[in-house]
Amino acid sequence: MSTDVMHIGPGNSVAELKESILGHFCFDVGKSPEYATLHDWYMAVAYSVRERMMEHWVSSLERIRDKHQKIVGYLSAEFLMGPHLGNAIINLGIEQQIKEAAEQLNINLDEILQQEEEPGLGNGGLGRLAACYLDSLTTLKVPAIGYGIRYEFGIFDQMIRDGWQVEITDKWLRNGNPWEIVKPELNYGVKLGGKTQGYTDEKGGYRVKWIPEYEIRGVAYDTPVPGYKNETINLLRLWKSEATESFDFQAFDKGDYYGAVHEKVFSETISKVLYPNDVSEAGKKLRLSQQYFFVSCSLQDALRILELRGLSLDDLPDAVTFQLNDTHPSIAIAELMRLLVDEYMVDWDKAWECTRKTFAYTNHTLLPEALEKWSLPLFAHILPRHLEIIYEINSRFLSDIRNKYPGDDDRIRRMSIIDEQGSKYVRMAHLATIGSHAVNGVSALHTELLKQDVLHDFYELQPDAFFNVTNGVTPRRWIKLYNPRLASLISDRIGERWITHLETDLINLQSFADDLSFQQAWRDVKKQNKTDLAHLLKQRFGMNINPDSLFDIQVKRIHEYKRQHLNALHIIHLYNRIKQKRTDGITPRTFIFGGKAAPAYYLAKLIIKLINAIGETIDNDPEVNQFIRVVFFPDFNVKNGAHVYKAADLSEQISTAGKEASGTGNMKFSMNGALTIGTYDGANIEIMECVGEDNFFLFGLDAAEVKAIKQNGYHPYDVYNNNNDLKEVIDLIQSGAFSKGDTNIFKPLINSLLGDDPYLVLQDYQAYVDCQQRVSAAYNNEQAWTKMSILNVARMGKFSSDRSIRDYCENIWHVTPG
Ligand code: H2P
Repeated sequence: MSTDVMHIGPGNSVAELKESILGHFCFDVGKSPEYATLHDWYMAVAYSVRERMMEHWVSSLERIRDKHQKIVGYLSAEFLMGPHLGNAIINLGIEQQIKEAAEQLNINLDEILQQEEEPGLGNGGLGRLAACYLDSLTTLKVPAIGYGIRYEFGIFDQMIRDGWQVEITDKWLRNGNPWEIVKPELNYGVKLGGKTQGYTDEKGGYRVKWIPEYEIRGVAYDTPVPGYKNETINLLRLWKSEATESFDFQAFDKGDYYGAVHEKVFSETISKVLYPNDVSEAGKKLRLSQQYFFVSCSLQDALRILELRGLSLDDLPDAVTFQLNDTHPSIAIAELMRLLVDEYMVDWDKAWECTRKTFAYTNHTLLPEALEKWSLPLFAHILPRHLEIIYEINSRFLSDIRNKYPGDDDRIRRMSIIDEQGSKYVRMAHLATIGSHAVNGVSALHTELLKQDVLHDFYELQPDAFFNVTNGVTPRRWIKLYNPRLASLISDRIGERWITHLETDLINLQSFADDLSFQQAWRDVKKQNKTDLAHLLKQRFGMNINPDSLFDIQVKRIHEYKRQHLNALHIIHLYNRIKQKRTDGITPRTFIFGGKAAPAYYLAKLIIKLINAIGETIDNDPEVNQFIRVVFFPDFNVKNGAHVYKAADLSEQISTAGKEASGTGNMKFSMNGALTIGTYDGANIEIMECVGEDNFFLFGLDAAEVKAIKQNGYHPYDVYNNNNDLKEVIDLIQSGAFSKGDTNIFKPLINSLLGDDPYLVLQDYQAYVDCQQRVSAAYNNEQAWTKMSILNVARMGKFSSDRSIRDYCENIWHVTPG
């Protein structure tokens, strides 16, 4: 079958591509090229490229049917894939031909690429990690399915008005999505609400049945994920919610037009919108329903595939491994138990063994407020049967603990899945940990802290179940696609193998670190990338920045622990020095920020306002803006990231130590030749170990010091009072200097810093400012800086997501890459 399919595959010559694009224009876009818009061309090119994946798709699906092959099911509420077209062209290895075909058709490929709406189905690092992992899984030929939700509206588009963030609905599907293929026949019923009822089965055993309040359906939408030049395609399978009965004819007949579609509207709400991170109260019920919805569809799908492969339930743990990307999908543990015990009538013990062997859990955060928990009444209302199952899991688990640690009631309380202090909650991280055979953190430090702190009792119980898998990012998208100049400079010297063998090959660049002509070429690339970014910011937003200045960039979700406001304080420090004519040692810099704040997170939004306010004040002050500029790049996403990482001289990774689980932006910057100013946190530590302490600007407290200071009583007001420079900076904000005299606007932020300063911004201030001074001095030595930049790139091989996926395969999934 698969060999027959190979024959119908379209060719990749320029002529064939051209013909194919024109064909799609006629047959899919349905227009004559004369009347084409750029978006029409984008659609035609996208269909042509997708077509080139289809033959491999079909043969890759055959591999998923192979009995002996273990499949990875990557369960994630977020997939931040980024635009597909450019990536698909690179991975299929047809960039040259497509470029030529476009030229012959008189269209500009770059403009076409810009037409793609980004599928923003994620908030930040977590969703983007899932996307990098799909790329690596496919490049390593591991059969995998990414399971998630096809949100109709992804992460909001961010606009900046009067310095404030304004959220705009992300209508990413409005112009159609040429990458997905809907599979109406792949649909599953998902029950919600209602009650449970006990009954006796034929063998006299006690069983439980769930009588739901309502049922919706999940329909599969598949997107091909191409590997790098390896003729392998994996699947991203996203579920859209639909009504089982979309139209009530009787209601319509009676003139009740709203009632006639009520069920449809209600059911479709489930996959309507991605919830931005850190919104703790809003939409909880919907969020839990979303999680259950996609997990239930995915597990039913996996059981269907199992059957298709001629395997039995006993084979499940050898046939598929489910990775829980954070706790969002962890209800899957109770759902698999329900399916096995209630629907397939498997014994509890056997079902539990199978479940534990099948799941593994990745933790992505230690922040208490981000560790998911659901109130019992809410849980019982939506998932009554799952709550019973969780009680049963918990009671069996706690009885084991009681046997192991007799009399240790405190431990029981700490480890229980149910949090019983005050109102009762289901702790999803405990469910995920207890129901998985492996638990991993995402950097060495993070895993250590998980073991010592958040999951300490579980680690003590089963130390062998804990692993570290340091995050990684794909060099295909983040170097080859988005930094083509650097990619070809690297390939000129060390060949092209680094694209798939980053760990072994990139290091070969080291030998050119002192080569002056190579250094010059390296600087030229950076300069061109910076100039491109400057043009883009000018063109889109009228911003004026100087490509000869040091580009100092912080792009990531806006959050107090990531400390964008620490960066802002340093800028004000420079502002003060310039105003006081103490400009000695100030290197011209452009500070670039980007990132979204959760809509309900007021302080984060105020930080955006502060950054913009400082930027505006400086823009209007020639005395200052000859030295420094501050810009906020609105709507930071993967697409905009394409212009940013490659243009950075300095990467800001300045989280409070112990708070950033890993970070992945830190990797993207360093791989693209930026030096890092960073704390001893997350993957920064491993990056520094690899690139060398001399090539990294480290400052501030480490995680142990942060803990100690907090335990001994931290008094930020004293820090402020005892540091004149810091005092001047804070007082200047307070005076209204950046807010046209308004002394109220930034008060909440200042009160938070002077009050309890939960993320130790003031404590780390002086160390940060001093370290920035070292950065400025280092930047002035062009040659030494270039050498450091080359060494950063050369030594970043470890941070390829290929390495991360190999780690998962070896230690957690027990899968051999193809
Ligand atoms: C989170 C963590 C990061 C981590 C990423 C992927 C949740 O992403 O905070 O430290 O690198 O997951 O593991 P983010 O903050 O970008 O939303």
